[in-house]
Amino acid sequence: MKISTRTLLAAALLVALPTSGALACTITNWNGTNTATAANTGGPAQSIARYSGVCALAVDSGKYVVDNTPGTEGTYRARFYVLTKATGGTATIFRAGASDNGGSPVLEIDYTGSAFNFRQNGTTVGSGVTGIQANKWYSIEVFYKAGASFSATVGGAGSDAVVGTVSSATAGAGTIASAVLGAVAGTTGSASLGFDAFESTRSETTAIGRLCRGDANANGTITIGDRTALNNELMSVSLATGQPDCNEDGNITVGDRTCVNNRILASATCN
Ligand SMILES: [Ca+2]
Ligand SMILES: [Ca+2]
Ligand SMILES: [Ca+2]
Repeated sequence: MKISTRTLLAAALLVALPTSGALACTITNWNGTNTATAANTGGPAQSIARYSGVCALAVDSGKYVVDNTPGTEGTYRARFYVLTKATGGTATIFRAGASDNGGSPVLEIDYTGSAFNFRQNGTTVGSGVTGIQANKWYSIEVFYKAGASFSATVGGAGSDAVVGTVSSATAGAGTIASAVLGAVAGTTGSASLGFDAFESTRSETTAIGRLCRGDANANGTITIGDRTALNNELMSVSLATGQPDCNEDGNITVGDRTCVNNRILASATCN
């Protein structure tokens, strides 16, 4: 997990605890009222897909985690990763609320199965980001300034390109006291959505941005060392601690090694 010094509010949140040789993942860094349980957390050993590090969250309807770290934030930025599925329903996957443990919604993001839709203070922003594929990791970053503006950027699905954006040059007055991540409301159908790498800051000017796709060994560059880290995971020698899911499809396979090779050949760099 990337560590930020940009007026950090919360960085994420799924902690790996080595316990007698085994790996346990916990949600204890989410300090609010949570309905996700141990069964919703884990990593490759639990067949739970992760984007970064070795732990993530897999939730179905009604399961979520809450971060009450925000105080009364008029300026708020958050970025997280969601692993999409063909849900057959619409779920609210993120909510920033006006009071702890959810509160009345100030910011909301819905996943419809093919689009991400955004609201601030109950008002829909733009026409959403469409063309969202199932079974892909997407990075979603939102920025909100009460009484001023809202914007969101979506990227992922194995490309460095921006998938879509929405923005509004006006915004309501609500302030943010908590963040809720998961299947906050609505339904995921029979699917479980994945979540990882949540980070939030008060920065008005500095984007959190995406993690480095394919930096499997978490050293900030794309080299053959990442191919080695991927090989070690593919051969069950050790888990990659960076972002091994280079093609962002929710599985670690030889396709990710190919993806890393292509990024090495393209001299890809990490931001
Ligand atoms: Ca709070
Ligand atoms: Ca690397
Ligand atoms: Ca993959």
